[in-house]
Amino acid sequence: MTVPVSDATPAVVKTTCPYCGVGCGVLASPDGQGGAGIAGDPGHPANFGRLCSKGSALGETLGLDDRLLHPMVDGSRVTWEGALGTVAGSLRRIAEEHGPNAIAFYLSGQLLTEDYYVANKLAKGFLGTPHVDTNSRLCMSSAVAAHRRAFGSDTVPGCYEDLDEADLIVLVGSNTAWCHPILFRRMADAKAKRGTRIVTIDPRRTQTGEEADLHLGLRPGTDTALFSGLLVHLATQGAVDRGYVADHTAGFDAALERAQSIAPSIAATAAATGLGESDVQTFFEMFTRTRRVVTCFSMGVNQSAQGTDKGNAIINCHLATGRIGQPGMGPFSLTGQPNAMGGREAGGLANMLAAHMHFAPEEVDRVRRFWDAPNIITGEGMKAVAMFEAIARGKIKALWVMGTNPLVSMPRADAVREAIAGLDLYVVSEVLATTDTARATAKKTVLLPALAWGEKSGTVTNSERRISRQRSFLAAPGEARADWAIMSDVAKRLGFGASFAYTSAAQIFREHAALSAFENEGTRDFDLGGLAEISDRAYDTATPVQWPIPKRSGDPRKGRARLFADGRFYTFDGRARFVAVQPPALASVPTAERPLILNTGRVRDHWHTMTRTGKSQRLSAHRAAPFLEIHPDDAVRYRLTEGGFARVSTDHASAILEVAVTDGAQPGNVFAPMHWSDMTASHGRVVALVRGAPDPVSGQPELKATPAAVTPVAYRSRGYLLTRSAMPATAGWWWTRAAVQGGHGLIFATQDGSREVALALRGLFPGHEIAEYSDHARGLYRLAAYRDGRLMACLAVEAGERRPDWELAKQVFAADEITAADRRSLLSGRAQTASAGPVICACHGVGLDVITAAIAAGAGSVETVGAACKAGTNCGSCIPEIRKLLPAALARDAA
Ligand SMILES: Nc1nc2c(c(=O)[nH]1)N[C@H]1C(S)=C(S)[C@@H](COP(=O)(O)OP(=O)(O)OC[C@H]3O[C@@H](n4cnc5c(=O)[nH]c(N)nc54)[C@H](O)[C@@H]3O)O[C@H]1N2
Ligand SMILES: Nc1nc2c(c(=O)[nH]1)N[C@H]1C(S)=C(S)[C@@H](COP(=O)(O)OP(=O)(O)OC[C@H]3O[C@@H](n4cnc5c(=O)[nH]c(N)nc54)[C@H](O)[C@@H]3O)O[C@H]1N2
Ligand code: SF4
Ligand SMILES: [Mo]
Repeated sequence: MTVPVSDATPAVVKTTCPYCGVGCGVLASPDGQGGAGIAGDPGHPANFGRLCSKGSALGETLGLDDRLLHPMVDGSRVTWEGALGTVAGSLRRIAEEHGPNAIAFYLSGQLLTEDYYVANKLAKGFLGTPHVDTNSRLCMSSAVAAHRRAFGSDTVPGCYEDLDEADLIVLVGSNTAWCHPILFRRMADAKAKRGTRIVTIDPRRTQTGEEADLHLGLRPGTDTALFSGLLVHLATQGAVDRGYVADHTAGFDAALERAQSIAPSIAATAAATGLGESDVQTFFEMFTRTRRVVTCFSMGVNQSAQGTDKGNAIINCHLATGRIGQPGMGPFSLTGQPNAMGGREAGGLANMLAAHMHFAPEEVDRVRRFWDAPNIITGEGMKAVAMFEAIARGKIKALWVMGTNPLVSMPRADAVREAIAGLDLYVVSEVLATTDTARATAKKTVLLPALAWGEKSGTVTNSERRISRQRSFLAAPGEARADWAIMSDVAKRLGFGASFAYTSAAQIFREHAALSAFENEGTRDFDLGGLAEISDRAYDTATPVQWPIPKRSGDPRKGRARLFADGRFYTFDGRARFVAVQPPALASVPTAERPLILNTGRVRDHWHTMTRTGKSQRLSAHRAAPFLEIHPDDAVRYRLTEGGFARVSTDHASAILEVAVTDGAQPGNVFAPMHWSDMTASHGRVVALVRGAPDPVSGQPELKATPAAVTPVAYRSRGYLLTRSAMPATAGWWWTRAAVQGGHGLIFATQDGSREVALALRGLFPGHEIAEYSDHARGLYRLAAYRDGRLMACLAVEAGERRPDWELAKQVFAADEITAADRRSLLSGRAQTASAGPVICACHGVGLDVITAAIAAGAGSVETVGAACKAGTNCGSCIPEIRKLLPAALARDAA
């Protein structure tokens, strides 16, 4: 029986954004047809009603295209009964033949806490395998390790209000304006209100750097030298809080001595980091003289072969000045995924057991008794990189992947694909049927359809330890089920039914909360005791709350904003630890064959492997094709041209990317986004190029520095195709897909001439009215296909180094009505009316040309541009890009 959603679901459902770790509250208004209106939740303390471009466009990602709707075994649809039987039977057989250590789970910071809890309990407590790791290994594990070394626990000390109350915000290895946009808006507000200064530390000058008061474009991997230099400077300037250091810390002298050997002076720091002395001095003085400093760090710190040391070098400076646990100050690890924190709380990392407990004998015993777990493991399992290596060596025979797409996110992803092929059992719990990971196969391959955002229900924890509810507002499509329910059913088939008799997410949450409080008595930071008996009703209506929430805290709706205000930490003696860090060293250095350093990361409007943002035409407009950023001098040296193609090669793979020349790049460094996969591009799967040498402490792989070479690639023809339904790409061409309003876009390049392209593609539209323009002598061909007066497809092919501009064609394609002038312009490639240019503002679809026209007509500020053309007036994610176009910025750049 299916219940109509509208009967069961209230008009507006409060939930949480499924993208980044800011954890914004969302109001979803289901339309009863499988879609929903989306707005920011004014009552949510992370965003107070704001959403960034990705959050605002969530409504465009809810469609069922490409969804995995039924369980599949080896490519054939099966019943749930059949699929669960296959998984349980194969797991049992593999455990019997090879021991439980031959089974591994690879989880995700995008699972709900309840899913994580059940996976962790099943694997570590009942199946008895320690090999449970998560994509958070690629994301947060260096921050976790740095926290544990410094504080004795994986604790984020501060909260978002600290950003509102800081006088200096230092952003290390973080493109906050694009990756944590709503926090960046809060920082910008603080700047406007109290003059908060912002410093960015990143080899690239990103949009975040453009907005900063000071940008330090250090050499990649040299952060430990910079912060060692800062520690020395604090000491020589008498800025160390001697009382705090004496009363609440240990290890200062050794850390300072090491710092002195790495960066004894401002000049030495400048030499070690490649920065100018005056910039180093300015930063050091700002930090020294400002008490309210928050240092935020993310992937430029964590995804590094020295990520843990980088984190501790930062924390050292905060401990030395006692700037931690008080309003407006502290080290602040910005988490990436919506539930990176929840996964850490549940114990989803291979080097944790559960509920922030590790493997001390009394901890193992405590969890064993709580779970009544016969097969509890007693030590750490393999971390992601080692886990996939063990799969390649045949040591691990069964892998269950849940909520992550490792073929598009693990370093050396081609080797990961090969490893998977050798598995006896490969289980993928997924939302989409078409991801690279879901299309990989092993000796036995099982695909399990999971509920997606909007359908699933549970909790997530954001960067400031705030637990919020994700609530369902759509009916479950097809046979999709909650991940926790799927795993509980497998557990039952393995004979563990009594311990996995879960019937609701609330029930699992209560157990998770009770474990966190079990024999805790204030000895562990993570304590949800106050929520251990939360009723189903209270769970349903729960408002966001920050842990810890111990039972004795009184009102469980009130959490704690900050920890360590009393200077007591979770080490055995209550003192925080300074860490003597290693001098900077890149895990892999450039060579004559691979003279460049390949850095990878994110763009503003895409999320990871594009399984959701790739469905949104608004989000696909900002960056439509996979690209490589390179400095102008390097472009000349390697004969690359803006808009042309570069082949980027490393020891592991190669990709062909569009060239974007920018002086935001450092000479010797190139940057490519991680987002494109085999699903969305022919030659854009950048993660396969990445070496991924792991940090020795955290096991987090280096994803920001792989030696690489670039060479130009030329194609004879370039073009685009817009169609109402998705078209297969032609084998042998370079292509990439992008959602466009009203249909699908394919951008391509080929060694074929326009005549061959015309021959290959015009047959795709039988029964259509075809209008064509060709000038094959110049390599030109354009086609528009109509049916019943409606534009069904349009194609343009040109010879040359740049792809033809498709903004005009997209406008015509999106319009309901087509005019005679539009028909003419599709064939001439020339607008009868002005084209909008490449999209800057995703929310209102405002293009570059419209914004520059508004500025030419007198708009001189972000506000007046907004008033003139609406750009930047919704989510504000594009404000940095608009600001760069203003006369003041242009004058500054020219100077
Ligand atoms: N739009 C968007 N937002 C996202 C995501 C997304 O996919 N798209 N993903 C989310 C997730 S899971 C995460 S983890 C976060 C990531 O958020 P960020 O960490 O902000 O993003 P990245 O682009 O991965 O990397 C940040 C910066 O680190 C710099 N960097 C590289 N090497 C070094 C170095 O040696 N030192 C320093 N100081 N910097 C260096 C890079 O140049 C890059 O600009 O974003 C979250 N938010
Ligand atoms: N080179 C390079 N590689 C990187 C990075 C980098 O900066 N550079 N960043 C790393 C980081 S920080 C991260 S976080 C990772 C992210 O990498 P991934 O986690 O691999 O990327 P996603 O696209 O978020 O994958 C999530 C998958 O889960 C599915 N899914 C969504 N919701 C659910 C659900 O409820 N249940 C289930 N079962 N499935 C679901 C989606 O369809 C999607 O396929 O990439 C890492 N890899
Ligand atoms: S900042 Fe954007 S992506 Fe991140 S949680 Fe908020 S709305 Fe979602
Ligand atoms: Mo991440």
